[in-house]
Amino acid sequence: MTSGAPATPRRVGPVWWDDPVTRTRTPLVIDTDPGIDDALAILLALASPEVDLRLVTTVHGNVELAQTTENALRVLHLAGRSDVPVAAGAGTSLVVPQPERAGHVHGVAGLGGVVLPPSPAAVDPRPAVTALADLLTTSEEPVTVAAIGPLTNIALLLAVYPGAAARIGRLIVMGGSATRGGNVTAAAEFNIWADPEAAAVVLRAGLPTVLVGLDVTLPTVLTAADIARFAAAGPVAAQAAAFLGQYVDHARTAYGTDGVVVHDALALTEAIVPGTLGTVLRDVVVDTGPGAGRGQTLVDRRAASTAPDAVAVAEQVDSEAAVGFLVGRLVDLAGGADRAPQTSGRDTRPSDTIQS
Ligand SMILES: [Ca+2]
Repeated sequence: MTSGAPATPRRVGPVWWDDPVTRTRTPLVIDTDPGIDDALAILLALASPEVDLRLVTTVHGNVELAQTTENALRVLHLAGRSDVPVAAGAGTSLVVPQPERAGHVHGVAGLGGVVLPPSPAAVDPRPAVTALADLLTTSEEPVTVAAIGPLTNIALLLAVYPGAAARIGRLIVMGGSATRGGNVTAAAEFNIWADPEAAAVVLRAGLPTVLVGLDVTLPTVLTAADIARFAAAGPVAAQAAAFLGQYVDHARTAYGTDGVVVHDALALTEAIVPGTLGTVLRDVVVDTGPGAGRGQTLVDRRAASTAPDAVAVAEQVDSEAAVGFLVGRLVDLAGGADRAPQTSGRDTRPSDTIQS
């Protein structure tokens, strides 16, 4: 064994544009299982002029597929963006059905007990993988895919449309853990645990992947004071604050903490602003065995990897800046149904300095 390359976090950005209106916006797909922090992540994307949300694909996860799909439609409608197509994907894991949902965290309907008005839009008739493949093969710009639920749809895309999958510009995955253990079992983070076989396929596929795991999400806590900062900013932000109320209650009961970890929104921040997180290329293997380690991401931290299927594992975050970015963008989401997101000139960028 050699000591290998130094494991210094690699940082490429952030990439900023002087004029967010005239430059090209990065096409974005969110593959999601809303879910409270998914809803927040969708709103963050809609509030961000750097990206153009072209498609939402839904997957089983926090709650059943029919509910995640309905929630996605309603969140888009809340933000006045029911023009964004929603295509439903996998209703169950590739091999072993997910042992349980997370209704106790997200509320039975998946949005913290908040009932949003139904959307006038219908679900896209295409299966999620077909809608994804269509977008990837027709987009002139590289597409960023933010996968913030179980990875079943992305694994199916790789199997059914490998050529389209190869066109993914960046794949940002919320999932896994290198050093923090799990959050649903001692070993496993929820999204990976929900479909370990799919995660094993996706994380060894050689796609340009950033893995945003518990190492960077757990320190990034939205406090009740942060939520109060955007709760009064308008009807959309007020609804986001209402979703989070139940999440705060769960965190207080389960962990005794005052605040919530917004895992998916941090992944979206990296999707919106490449280089937000400090990453190191690592070899990552998913435990797909039936034992206590099922769903664990085994991240080889002995050395940075040069393998073609290495994954950029997020290891450093400026949590204060990330929370400031999220809150600032949610404040910008003032307004009501069926209006386009604002492109405020407010400087809500993460700082250029990463702190561990
Ligand atoms: Ca999620």
